[in-house]
Amino acid sequence: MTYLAKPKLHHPDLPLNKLGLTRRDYEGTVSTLCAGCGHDSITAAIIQACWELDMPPHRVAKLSGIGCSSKTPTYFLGQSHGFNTVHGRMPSVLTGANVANRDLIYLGVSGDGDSASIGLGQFAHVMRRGVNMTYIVENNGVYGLTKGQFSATADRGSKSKRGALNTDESIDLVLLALQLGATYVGRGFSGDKTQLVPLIKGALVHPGAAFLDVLSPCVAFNNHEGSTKSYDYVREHNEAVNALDVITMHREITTSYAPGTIQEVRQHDGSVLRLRKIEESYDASDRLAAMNYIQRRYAEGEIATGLLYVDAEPRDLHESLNTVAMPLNQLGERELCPGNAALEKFNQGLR
Ligand SMILES: Cc1ncc(C[n+]2csc(CCOP(=O)(O)OP(=O)(O)O)c2C)c(N)n1
Ligand code: SF4
Ligand SMILES: [Mg+2]
Repeated sequence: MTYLAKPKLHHPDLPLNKLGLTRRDYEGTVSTLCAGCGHDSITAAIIQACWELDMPPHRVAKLSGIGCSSKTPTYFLGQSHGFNTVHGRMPSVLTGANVANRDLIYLGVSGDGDSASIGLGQFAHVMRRGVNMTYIVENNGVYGLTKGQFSATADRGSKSKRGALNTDESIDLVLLALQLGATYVGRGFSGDKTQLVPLIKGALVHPGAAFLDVLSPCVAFNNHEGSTKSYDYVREHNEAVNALDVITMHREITTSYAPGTIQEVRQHDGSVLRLRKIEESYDASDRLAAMNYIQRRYAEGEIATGLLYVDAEPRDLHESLNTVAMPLNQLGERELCPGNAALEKFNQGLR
């Protein structure tokens, strides 16, 4: 881990967002990842998305597990809350933090090893509980940090750098997230920032469990011929179903489109997700159709990307648990000790 601070000086004409912050105010320390690693491009996309959303950095809690991908929260949002958990355990720590304080914006960053191997159980439960968060897997098909072993997302038949064949079936976290009830599910590519930034913005404003699988090539161990997670392979097989514009209360997009080519999703916080259809027949509000479509494309050797599913009326864990709106650390004596009459009423309810 590096603690190298970036030089504070920046060009005086850098554009400011509504909070008066430049894009640089959303950066972290200097990255120590390999030059060309896809993860660094995802870091840049997160910085851009948070800056464009005018997100106050102190309102964000970033959490991760272990891996090159899980190191990246050090490289963005240096002014935010951060927690680096044990390998594969980010989802339960994020759930606990969210239950205790629903006022923060939760951003979980993980790897395919962290989420699809050791952390698969944790991944499943955080999705089925509908925790309000953005969960990003930086998917390179290998354990980058421990020198390139196949992960559980490596495709069957793909080859390691040394020529070994992967004989195991792969896990598609997008399909799993859909099956488990995530309410915003997308897939992006670290090499396509134009698609990725709006996908991250949409996830951050979505009031439920948002999952993004971002294909993110590992240049050190999985960028060769025979890999299905290399820059060349993903570029050649990437089939975007739509392009997304995120319209928040602060920033209106005024472009107009031909009727029938747009699918609009209004969320209850007032934000609007505007989907420009690239694949005419694709309906991002149909969970079952999305699962079917993704699997069919996969069988044809294609990787479906874009906003693959969104539920305009998501259920969040707090709604299911009927929790108090106030963060637990702000509850005073009056709320915590409501008196004998309230205790008696509560006890009666248990008899
Ligand atoms: C409990 C535990 N088991 C194993 C490890 C060793 N380990 C560290 S990172 C890692 C895999 C990381 O892969 P991934 O999540 O895909 O991240 P990447 O480095 O590819 O971004 C493993 C197995 C560990 N740190 N802790
Ligand atoms: S080993 Fe792979 S995943 Fe890790 S920093 Fe290098 S290129 Fe990125
Ligand atoms: Mg990995």
